[in-house]
Amino acid sequence: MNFKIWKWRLFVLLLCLSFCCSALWAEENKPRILLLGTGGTIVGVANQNSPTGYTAGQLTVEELVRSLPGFERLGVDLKAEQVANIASQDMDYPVWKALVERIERAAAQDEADAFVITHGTDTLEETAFFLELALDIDNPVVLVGAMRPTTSLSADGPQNLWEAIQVASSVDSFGRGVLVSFAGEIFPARYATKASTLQTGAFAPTFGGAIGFTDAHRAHYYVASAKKQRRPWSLDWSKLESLPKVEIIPVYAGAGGEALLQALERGAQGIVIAGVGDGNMPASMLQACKRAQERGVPVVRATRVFQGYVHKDHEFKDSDYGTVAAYDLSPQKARILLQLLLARGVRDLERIQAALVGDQPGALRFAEEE
Ligand code: DAS
Repeated sequence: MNFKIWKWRLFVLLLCLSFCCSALWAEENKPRILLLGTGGTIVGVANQNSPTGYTAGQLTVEELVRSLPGFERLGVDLKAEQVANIASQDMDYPVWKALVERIERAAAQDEADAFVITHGTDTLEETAFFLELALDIDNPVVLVGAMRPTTSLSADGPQNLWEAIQVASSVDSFGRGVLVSFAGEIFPARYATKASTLQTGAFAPTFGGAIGFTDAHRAHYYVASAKKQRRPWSLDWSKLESLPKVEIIPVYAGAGGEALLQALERGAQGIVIAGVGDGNMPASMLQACKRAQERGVPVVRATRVFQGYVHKDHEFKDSDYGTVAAYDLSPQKARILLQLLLARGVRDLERIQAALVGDQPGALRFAEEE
């Protein structure tokens, strides 16, 4: 009889020990998240402009985290830092530079397993794509914002931040490039775009659909980890105080070539046409394209149309006017890629076209040649 009692006592002791060890292991192995704040509505506060008026970039990201009820249930080891605190219509390269240098340093020193960036929604897609091109790491980098300020009746920021942390701490998020987590959906940086000025589900992809979603517990993906959308053009950011000037020229019924010519006069080193349809422009702009070609200023044809490709030499004969096609990149993202190419001294139209086409071997070969 004694033997049986001792056997059970030993079993219960071993069970408690294993439970303590696993709790210790979990504590020691919590995903380490570096949260970088840049401002936006997610830390916005109501103002007196109107009943729904607010000012973006008012709270710190630490204050935002402290406002998350039951935050410790996320099971992560979180460190928060303020990189900037701006409305993202004021976003520009100096903040991008600070973000990429901080993330590269943290990844090199193994400070964090993943990164979450809180950001205004207006240019969130541009920062996401810049980091997609600039970073050469597999750690998850997840951008998140909000459509309602912290003081609204039902702020969406806390839930969006909670979900973004889940996405970042998910092992399935590794190797997917930069991601945008918004209103329960997960989008790749290449296609995430702000599609509504009002809805809390403000983001939509310009191609395909969301690649995943978050529920109360974790991130789920519909698709296996896609190969890196773009070979990164890692640069020595310490030597790059600004990006080359690339201007976006809108096309609309009755548009002329003046805006493009003025951009050239202002010293634009690259031009992106936000064309109509398949990246089309009126005959009145063609001479201005010729002028750009004579000056060696690359012109990329993108489209104002929300979804779809701009094909090379499809309705418009690129080779006649020294232009290249943006393919699946929106005007604002084609601009960022062109800026990075020009920053690396790439001005050859064939290489620019290969890079815009995306993950074709040509792009990789060109990137490796440099
Ligand atoms: N002005 C917007 C911005 O900061 C507010 C927001 O939606 O975050 O991008």
